[in-house]
Amino acid sequence: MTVRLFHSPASPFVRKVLVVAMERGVEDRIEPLPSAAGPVKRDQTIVVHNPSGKVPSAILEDGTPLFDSRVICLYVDSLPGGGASLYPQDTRRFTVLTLEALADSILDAALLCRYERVMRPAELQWDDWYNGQMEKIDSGLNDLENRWIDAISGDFHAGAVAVACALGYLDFRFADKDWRSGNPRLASWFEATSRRPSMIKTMPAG
Ligand SMILES: N[C@@H](CCC(=O)N[C@@H](CS)C(=O)NCC(=O)O)C(=O)O
Repeated sequence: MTVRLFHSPASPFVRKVLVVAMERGVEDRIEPLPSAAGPVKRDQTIVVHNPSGKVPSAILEDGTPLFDSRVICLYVDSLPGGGASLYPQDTRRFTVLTLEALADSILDAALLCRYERVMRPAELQWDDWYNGQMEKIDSGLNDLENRWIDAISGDFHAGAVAVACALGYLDFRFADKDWRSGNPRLASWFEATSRRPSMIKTMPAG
């Protein structure tokens, strides 16, 4: 069964799906579809399947739409593959899902900052709003450093994948942001994690 995936090489949410697929050994089941998602002008080819027009959105062989990234990651993980599942079935399952939600919340705030600076006309930009989103990112990073570091330091589960993709996006789009000096354990975890083939093959571009 092939999963058609509306794709963007710069999207950290798409990257989550691709990393899960590679770690699970099912990347050959993903067929990337070009897309032009944007918050102001939605890509109508995506909207047909997902009214938000966001990527990632997926279509199964029978036409069933799947979104968002958390649902698609779970689906991809459920395909029969060579690697172990990235979602534990024991009590750690909800830790992994919460970690994924935390990483996604960092990404949501980062995307909003990016759109604010790149898409919104300069005269309409609102610094307090931007700074409020940046504070969400900083609090999330701080929580990862101080509360969750042990939970991401073992298996490369779906929560750890999401954290790695969030940190990769900060480096990609906010290269001047020094998140490492206040979060040394997270920085060293990310340095090691970035050497995984799945992370190297999915480095963002664009
Ligand atoms: N909650 C969604 C977020 C996806 C998302 O924000 N994707 C961005 C690209 S990285 C997008 O499509 N933006 C266009 C828009 O906001 O309409 C998920 O986890 O898939």
